[in-house]
Amino acid sequence: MSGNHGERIQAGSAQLRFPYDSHKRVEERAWIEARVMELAEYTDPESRGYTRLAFSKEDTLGRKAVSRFMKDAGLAVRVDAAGNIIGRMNGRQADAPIITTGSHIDTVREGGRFDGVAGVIAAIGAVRCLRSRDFPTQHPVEVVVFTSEEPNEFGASTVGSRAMAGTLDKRLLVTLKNKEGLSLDEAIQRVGGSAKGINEAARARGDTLAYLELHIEQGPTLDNMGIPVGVVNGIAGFARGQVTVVGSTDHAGTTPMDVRKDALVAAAEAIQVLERVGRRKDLPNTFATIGVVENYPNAANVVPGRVVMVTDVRNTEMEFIERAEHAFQEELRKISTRRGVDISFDRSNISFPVNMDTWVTGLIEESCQACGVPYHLMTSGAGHDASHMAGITRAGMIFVPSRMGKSHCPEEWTDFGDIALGAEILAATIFKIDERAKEVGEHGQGNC
Ligand code: HGY
Ligand code: MN
Ligand code: MN
Repeated sequence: MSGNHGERIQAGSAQLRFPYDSHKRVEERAWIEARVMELAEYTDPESRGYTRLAFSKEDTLGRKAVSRFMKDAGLAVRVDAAGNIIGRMNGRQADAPIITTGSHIDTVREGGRFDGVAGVIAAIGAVRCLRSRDFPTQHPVEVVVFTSEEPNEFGASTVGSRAMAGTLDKRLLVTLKNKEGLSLDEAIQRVGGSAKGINEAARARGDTLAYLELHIEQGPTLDNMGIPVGVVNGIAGFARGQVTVVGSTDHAGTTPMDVRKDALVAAAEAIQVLERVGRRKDLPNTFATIGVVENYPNAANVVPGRVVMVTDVRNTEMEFIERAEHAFQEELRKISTRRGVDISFDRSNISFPVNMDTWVTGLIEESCQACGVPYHLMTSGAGHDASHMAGITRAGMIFVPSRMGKSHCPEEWTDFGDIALGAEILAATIFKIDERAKEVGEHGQGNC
């Protein structure tokens, strides 16, 4: 997979096929801002920042609001068996494969307003654009809000897009439970899905002509370069693993320091070791994080007896992810021997690195050139629903800048003008995909 070696490309000489006029662009920016800000109101009041966890009360309110936005934009709305919300605009050819675009509206805990939301609102905005400019498409266009993209309280992520790609392990729906004992199956039913019929959410290859996702970059590259659009050529993979450290629970005031088996101190060493693995020169572009630490019994006067942690290791090359995990496990064995604690490591979740489709990526680039928008070719370090959709169709992504690269935090910000511009590129690309489907052997003759 290619690295982050994009270049700035200025407006080409191609004719302007699909620009808004400046009046329309200002109007669309205001429309987008109002919807993003409305969704930001559906946040857990007990949490700092913006918290709309999948399947929560706030998520349900957000889902209702997006369904309304879709209906207002003239889309026919339904919910599939995975709880994905799908808004459809029919094409002129009823049986033509679908052009799908979307993202997610669930957030991490104490996250921001734009991750996922920007892509969903831009997708509806793109449909508004296609309709208002009276560019009927041959192919149906579907806007999808994917269920539970972020890691949820059941320990799964990208639930909706895995289901649509047909790769969601059905058994997990029953076996994965949250702390209250609710199963993922029951949670999906609460948002209008039907876990029993989860296979019905799967799309066959050929059902979908292409998938496009606009997303905030979540890193600093575009903001630093002052370029408004990123054209993504690949998405890094990640592996999550659970580390369980079992020592000995003892009294903090009586247990001599030299006989303790303190699980938290061993876990602290493991955290440092993973950071060092992530920095190894022979594992370039590796990102290694422990973002979850559960300490038991978590009491001031008790030597910790058990710690559970979650690792997140990423790279655009699967080989490096695996080498990093092996190196980490070797170090865990040393810590275990030295400290007399048991340490287990189990990989819980994997998302493979993927390349974006070169035809779709080329059309995004052409759209940027036609609209006079500078862009940068780049890889995505963050995971997306597009990774899974790439398994069943031609997938492409459009990035818009994140101020100071901040994301997964309340400070996350993207200018609404940049989202509106991205929505315009999205609309232009949908139009090009529709018009030029025959280049990839799909039906849908185009109208030009
Ligand atoms: O974790 C991720 O990369 C994404 O934000 N879901
Ligand atoms: Mn995220
Ligand atoms: Mn996201």
